[in-house]
Amino acid sequence: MITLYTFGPAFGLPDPSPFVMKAEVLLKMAGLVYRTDTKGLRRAPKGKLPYIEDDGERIADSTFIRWHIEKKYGIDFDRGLSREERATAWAFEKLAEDHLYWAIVEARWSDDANFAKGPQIFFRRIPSPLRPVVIAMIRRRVRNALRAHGIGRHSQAEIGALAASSIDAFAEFLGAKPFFFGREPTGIDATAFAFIAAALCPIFTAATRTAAERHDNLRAYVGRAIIPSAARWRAASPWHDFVARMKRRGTPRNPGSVPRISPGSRFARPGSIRATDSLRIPR
Ligand SMILES: N[C@@H](CCC(=O)N[C@@H](CS)C(=O)NCC(=O)O)C(=O)O
Repeated sequence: MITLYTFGPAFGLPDPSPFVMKAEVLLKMAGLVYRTDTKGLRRAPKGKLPYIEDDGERIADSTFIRWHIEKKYGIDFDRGLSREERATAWAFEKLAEDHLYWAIVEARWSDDANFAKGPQIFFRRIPSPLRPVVIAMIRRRVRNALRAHGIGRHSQAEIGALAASSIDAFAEFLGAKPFFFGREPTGIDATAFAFIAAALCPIFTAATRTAAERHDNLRAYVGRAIIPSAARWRAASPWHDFVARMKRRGTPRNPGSVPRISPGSRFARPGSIRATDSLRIPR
């Protein structure tokens, strides 16, 4: 059984980390049975989430998790895509992870009001006399990371303009297609879903959110989700709640038709080990 180490649902999202959401969507797309554990950060091999444990093997980083799933379970999330499409998918993925992500972090952690509505909950278990000191230390660390990346050196208006351009690129490429490369989801949809969902998170006031909300197709895309709508997915889960909420916000132009994938089959490489068909939603 695979264990996915997560932060657990927060901010109205299945997980506050888009990287964790991406990894979880990939597991769901592959039709693999897995459980989640929210107590793994201290033991994380690279100090970050997500990572997985699979038969005693630990794999850290959402991209390495994807490659592990593909190799071990005979899955090709980009099945059917040309080399040019795969290259485009990779570029969009890294646009989300190495650029858009930092604009999302900046909005959540630097703005006091956003911080109070969001990341502050991570510190709720710290004894109250210590809490302000720990919060100040970790926020300083995040600010330093933002400066080291480079985005933290820009003004709010500049960050907003950069983030909006990235979001516009996603919206333009998606256009009227149900998924990034057409009628069926591929690997990039796990990433795009996760980062657009994070940008649309309704509890924060952020340029990323404003930019994403301007695009009806992105709002509908997140509401449509990568998630098959078979009855077994309907179990009470943060994913189901989240998708139901996003669907309600769908636009009249995209009235929530839900393309389906059959768990475990679509991405299996011909002749490879089949990913399991039985899918359990961890609660
Ligand atoms: N490249 C990594 C990035 C993972 C990452 O940045 N995770 C963040 C949450 S979004 C984290 O665990 N931060 C905790 C920390 O830095 O202490 C991936 O693709 O998984």
